[in-house]
Amino acid sequence: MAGILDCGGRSLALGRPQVMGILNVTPDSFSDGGRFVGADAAIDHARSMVADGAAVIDVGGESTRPGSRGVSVEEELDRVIPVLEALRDEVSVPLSVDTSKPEVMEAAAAAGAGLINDVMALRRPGALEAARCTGLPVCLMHMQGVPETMQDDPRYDSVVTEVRDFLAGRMADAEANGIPRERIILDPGFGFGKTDPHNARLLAGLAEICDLGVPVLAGLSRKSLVGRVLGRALPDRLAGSVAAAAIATWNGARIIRAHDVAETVDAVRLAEYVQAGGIEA
Ligand code: 7PM
Repeated sequence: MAGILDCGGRSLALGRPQVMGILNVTPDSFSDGGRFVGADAAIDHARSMVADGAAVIDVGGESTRPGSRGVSVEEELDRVIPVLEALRDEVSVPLSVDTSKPEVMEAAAAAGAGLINDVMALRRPGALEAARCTGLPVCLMHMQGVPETMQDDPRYDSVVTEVRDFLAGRMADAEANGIPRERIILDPGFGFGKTDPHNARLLAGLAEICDLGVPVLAGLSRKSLVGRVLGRALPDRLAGSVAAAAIATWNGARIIRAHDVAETVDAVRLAEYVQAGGIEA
């Protein structure tokens, strides 16, 4: 199932679990009193994540925070494209773009992105076609509802089955639109229209998502699940996030999306070693 994923000419080795470092380029992330400083701080941060063992860097310019309203195409392009263009010459790992907008997918691919990470799973009009035209791999994520209201009252009869069926359907739609299965990654979308018990059942049942036969990505880093279960504010979620990464890896995730790359790489490597029965990778 998982060999080398070709990310626009750069390789992502999915024969073993890997860590995707999160690079937020929203104005509040690399800011100086509210003003976006530009690509420099973002590049330094990306470089240090690669040094820490990140196998791919996910560049995101739109906050998909619960309750968020989204940004315009122009604004997202302004945030993401200069960073991708700079990063492509600064780091050697594949770059991922966290976007749902077809215009951003195409511009990002031209600017050096090697992977499209879409929390809307290519459901926006034109997104399937844009993603296909880039020829890049795509990560299709499950979300119930829309970011503005998704946490109001999420409901499922059986969360694992419903998320798995949704992802199987999105994968079939992608394949029918010319995106081969070899280019697809699936993600249950922790925190996106889910209560803590929903997230817990998904994490425990992750193997059922992995059974769909393509690499699975899991993003739990610093999420509210960790905060609420452990009673930790945002700055104090490192240990919980690392524990969640270990569980996700143990249950079959191949890509762990994380802010704290060095610590997460340790957790992933340990889970991998135990999984392999004590045989070094
Ligand atoms: C505020 C709240 C800002 C939440 C950002 C977030 C995922 C993702 C995000 C994920 C994939 C975060 C989220 N989460 N893409 N993008 N999977 N594929 O916590 O879980 O980073 S944004």
